[in-house]
Amino acid sequence: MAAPTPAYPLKGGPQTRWNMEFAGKAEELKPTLHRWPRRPQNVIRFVEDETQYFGIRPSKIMKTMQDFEASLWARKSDFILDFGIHMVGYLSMRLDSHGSHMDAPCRLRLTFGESPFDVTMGMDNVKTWISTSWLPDEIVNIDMCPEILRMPRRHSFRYLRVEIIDMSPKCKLSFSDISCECVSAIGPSDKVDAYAFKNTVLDRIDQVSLMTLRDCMQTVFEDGPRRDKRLWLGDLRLQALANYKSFKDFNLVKRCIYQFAAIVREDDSVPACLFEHPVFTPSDDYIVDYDALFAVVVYDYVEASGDIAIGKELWPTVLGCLKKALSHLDPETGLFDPSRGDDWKFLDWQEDLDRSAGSHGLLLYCLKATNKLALLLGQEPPHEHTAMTMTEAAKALLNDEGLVVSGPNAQISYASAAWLALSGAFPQETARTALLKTLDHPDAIRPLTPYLWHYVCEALADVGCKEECIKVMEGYWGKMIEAGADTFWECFDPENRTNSPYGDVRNNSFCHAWSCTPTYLLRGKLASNVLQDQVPKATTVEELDDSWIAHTSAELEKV
Ligand code: RAM
Repeated sequence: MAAPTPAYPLKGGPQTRWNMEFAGKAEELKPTLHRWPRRPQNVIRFVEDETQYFGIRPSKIMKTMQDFEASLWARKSDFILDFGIHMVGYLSMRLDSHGSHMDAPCRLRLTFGESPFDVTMGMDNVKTWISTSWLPDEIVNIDMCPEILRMPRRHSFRYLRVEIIDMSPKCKLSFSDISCECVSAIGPSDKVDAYAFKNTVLDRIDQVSLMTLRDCMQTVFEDGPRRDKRLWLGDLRLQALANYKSFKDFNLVKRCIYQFAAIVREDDSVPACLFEHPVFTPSDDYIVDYDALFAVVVYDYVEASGDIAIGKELWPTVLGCLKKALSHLDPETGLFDPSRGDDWKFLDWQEDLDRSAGSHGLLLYCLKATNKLALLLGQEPPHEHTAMTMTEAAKALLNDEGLVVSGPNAQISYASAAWLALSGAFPQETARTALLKTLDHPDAIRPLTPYLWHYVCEALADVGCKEECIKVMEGYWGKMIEAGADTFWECFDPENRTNSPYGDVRNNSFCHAWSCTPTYLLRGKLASNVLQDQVPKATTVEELDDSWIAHTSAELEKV
């Protein structure tokens, strides 16, 4: 495979050291996407209801879709269609004009809604530090009807709002054959194990996790099919875990691993994310923790697939991806010091978070995964010594009350307690006390996104607090479902429905990969606590979707 042209040079910093052999292997593993149609189920409007998370609830305004197809719509009118399930795909519809000859074009605004806000707030005056061009609306001009409108861009949505901004006052429009051609690497006839969990909330959490994961599984594991539509390393790690317990698409994970391994930079670090279009290209975004997590992604994959060969092939890349994080260790204290480099340390979008203790835990966790990988590959574990000194150093992170503290202000946070627990730096009892005390602490900094909530849950399960973990899942992911989620969100603040890492909730993604891990925990570490019966029923993805559509339609009938 030849080096891609144009190869975009990275802005400043170390340049990409292309490995075209890995890029070629990734290309060979590119999946052919499945395609299937979905039709709208109902015509709705949203009415005020302060008992709901969004402050509004959907209400049916027509009995049947036949009634809708027979309806005529004049200039300045609008309607909202509900497809009953979140989809990723291409919209098409037929438009007919009625009345006099269509003596002026028709201008439509289509808004593709993942959340009720998308189709009710409008897309004006959005104040966000990322681009407003992500906003999910399109203006379409139609000169003459009948017309078959096919939207060339892929959208991610459950609701479609159509506004007739203007057209000839002498005629009206009707809409028919509205359909979305859905796409995913997972098709309707693919099989997935279905389990009966001990309550309906958990059943739904599992199902919504699967639907989230499916919609993010495209030609790579996208972080969100609406935004940013690309492969991020931290997201990949969690998607891969959920996938091993559900769809078991090992090739898609392998493809993504090779993609990152193909674009390692001159200093052996791995970029935070990559693009597939117009040609395969690394991003210049770099995150220290994502870089180190590459080692864990490879370890998890080798463990789950038994593919020792890829572990051996990528061993140099695994060793390299830890260098940058390791360079943050203070030789005096043995602790991770974020100020030893100005690269982005993430852990979560929570702004107020002090990242030193959490990063210490994360790095130790990654080193231990590398050591375990070495054993699987029949090699000497390379980081035994550093893991020991980091474990010793971590004692300084515990205060007199047994809480993990971070940074100059001894900040207490879920991130610090969770990552230290996951790292195994403390005896289980100590880690458990620290974690539970943090969860009870009124001033502890909480996670903003399901990404960090995942690690909090996993830490709880690891320190033997499985029931507490289930409670957190029911209280967080369960609340998203109560709020109407068909797929889990990038950001969820139960106390503030407009919270956003980007300044405006309309730029949030409501189908976001890193939130799909409950299925991994429920089917894995928590299985013995939550499964009614250990024996799964093989079901098709189509059956799952149908049951979800039946559920959302029934919900609509209730109100
Ligand atoms: C955002 C996306 C993505 C995440 C990065 C750090 O752009 O939400 O999922 O990995 O941030």
